[in-house]
Amino acid sequence: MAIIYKYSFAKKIIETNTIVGNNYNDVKELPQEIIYENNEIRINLNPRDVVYGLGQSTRGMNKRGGIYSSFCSDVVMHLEESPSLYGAHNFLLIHRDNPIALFFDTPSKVTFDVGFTDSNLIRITMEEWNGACFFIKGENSLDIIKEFRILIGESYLPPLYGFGYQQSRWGYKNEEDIKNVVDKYEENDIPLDAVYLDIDYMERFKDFTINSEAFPNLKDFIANLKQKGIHLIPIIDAGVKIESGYDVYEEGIKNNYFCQDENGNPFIASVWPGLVHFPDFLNSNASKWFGSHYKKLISLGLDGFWNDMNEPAIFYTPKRLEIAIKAVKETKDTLDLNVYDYWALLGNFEKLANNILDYKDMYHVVENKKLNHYDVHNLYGYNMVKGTSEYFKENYKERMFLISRSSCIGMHRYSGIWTGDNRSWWSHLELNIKMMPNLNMVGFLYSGADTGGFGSDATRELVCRWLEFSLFTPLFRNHSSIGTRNQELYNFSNPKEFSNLIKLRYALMPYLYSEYLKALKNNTLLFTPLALKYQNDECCLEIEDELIVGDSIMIAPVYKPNTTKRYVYLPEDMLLVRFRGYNDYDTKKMSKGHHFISVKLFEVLVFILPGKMLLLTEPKNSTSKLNMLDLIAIANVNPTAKYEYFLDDGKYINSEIKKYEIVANEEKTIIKL
Ligand code: MIG
Repeated sequence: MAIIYKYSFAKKIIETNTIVGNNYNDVKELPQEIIYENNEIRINLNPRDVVYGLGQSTRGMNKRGGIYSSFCSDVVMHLEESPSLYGAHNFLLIHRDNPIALFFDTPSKVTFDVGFTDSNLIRITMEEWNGACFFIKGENSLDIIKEFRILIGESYLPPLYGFGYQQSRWGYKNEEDIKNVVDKYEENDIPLDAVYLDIDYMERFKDFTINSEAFPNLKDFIANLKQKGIHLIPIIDAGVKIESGYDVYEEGIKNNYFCQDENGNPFIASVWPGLVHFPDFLNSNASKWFGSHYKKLISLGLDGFWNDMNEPAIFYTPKRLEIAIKAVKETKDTLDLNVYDYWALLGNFEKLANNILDYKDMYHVVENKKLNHYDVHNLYGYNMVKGTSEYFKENYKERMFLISRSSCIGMHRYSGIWTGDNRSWWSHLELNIKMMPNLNMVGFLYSGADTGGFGSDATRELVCRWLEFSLFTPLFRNHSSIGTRNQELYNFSNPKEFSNLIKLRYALMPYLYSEYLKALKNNTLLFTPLALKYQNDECCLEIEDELIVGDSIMIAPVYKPNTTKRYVYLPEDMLLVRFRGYNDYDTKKMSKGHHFISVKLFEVLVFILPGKMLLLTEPKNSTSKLNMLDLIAIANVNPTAKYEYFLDDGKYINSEIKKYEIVANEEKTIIKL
């Protein structure tokens, strides 16, 4: 049992809507191990304590040794030293004998120095201490996480198609391009459930419009794809183009739905469409109104969206651009270093994007109160998604697919996330692996990275290894940036091998989907660090590159180039299943301890825990065609194996989850439910 306590600082400046549970006790004092002094919270660490949390953040699974800030940021380069990524996930879990977790419920920036300045000290600072600190105590870290998840509410459940393989690339311009992708996947017999439409499908980047030259028959096109079990997922950006006659712009102006500047005029920034206004998503009428515009796209047959640039990302504001240009003009055609600071001049331009000073110039009006954007920044993307999702739920019975780039805790109830603009770097595959448990802790179960990497050029080997990991993540999307090497799987030699890999994902769907439903309903992790499951095993404490996935299996992905072997520690006896394809595998009993195991390219190793099993089905080229009741169980019988199989229709909001008890007495059993 874990218990949550709530300690309030000054009143929150706005209702954050991060929590929904009432499983906490209000307290007037912080416990003795949390020192709150001089506007700083300090917690001492023992050398062996492991600190998890902070959801989407850089560095390892154990956050020790880094300094992080939660301030939703459009980060072009995810570096080890990047303080923030796109999400604000203010949760820390100190895993030790008497574990404790902290959650800061505040809309503003929080800085977490997790043993960076002083290796045995956590220091937490906020510019304005408002909101509350929840602290959770219990005997077991996993109980603490569960209690926290109950507090923040049930995670988002996408339709089943969201678990299929998805292909995306920034640069698909028209129907032809999309058709080509679909055809190539079909020709190469590689399963596919969705293709994304990036910004080019719109008419001059205007939200909720379609470039009708590029997509003359979008409705029919969508219907034809749906027959094959393929969904199109268009992007929606936060900024609304300033253009008279454009309905979204006109309605926003008429109803005062846009964020304001200090004088009460709509705030102006520049993003893809050119000059834009940002909807004031913190005003619930405005976010509902924006949400209702999705109807135009839904009526064409679309049923999935990705909300982008909702930190919000700003390329520049006219105000700051003018300052930069003026400074250049003042150099009077000379760059005499004695007179002008060249770096400062250049800096004016380099700092145009996502400048904090611009956020400080922007305002929201919530219940007649004018709030500075900077103080409530972390709620912006969340409320874009909330409006979208609430509109869907009020008007449709089907579950809509929805992912967002920016997020904060609470948003996990409304959508999933992709982890933003990573690169085709091995270190980003590693980051992806280590981030998953931390994302799960803060409720983001439906998540995944741009597989293969968004920026930079991917190699066949990297794409293969990345897919080998991503085939276990709920969001399974290959996405890349315009200007980089094409990364659709048919572009690499011997696509048959990729076909095998993707088919394995579809074969594993009964297990993966069932475990997702369980993690959602039971408030458990889909990806569990070994140290949390095997708390008495010293060897597990530092392992960050092996994960328990769901309840039955462990994985040990390869994340280094030119590697065909991997060191793997087994905390107990396990059954190794070496997949070369969904119906081409062998098994081997492995004993607890240290192993050095061969993992050739395109091989996927799954370790089944004692008494547990994996469920497979015959793969099809779309999730819509899978038979989720016709199964093969591969079990680590000990002496039998049991599994509780969760399944729903994968389609409707109110669909009921059926539970099947499956028992196996042999390593391989055919099961018809
Ligand atoms: O400024 O829409 O993270 O996935 O392809 C870049 C273009 C804007 C950022 C997203 C990325 C998307 C890209 N967008």
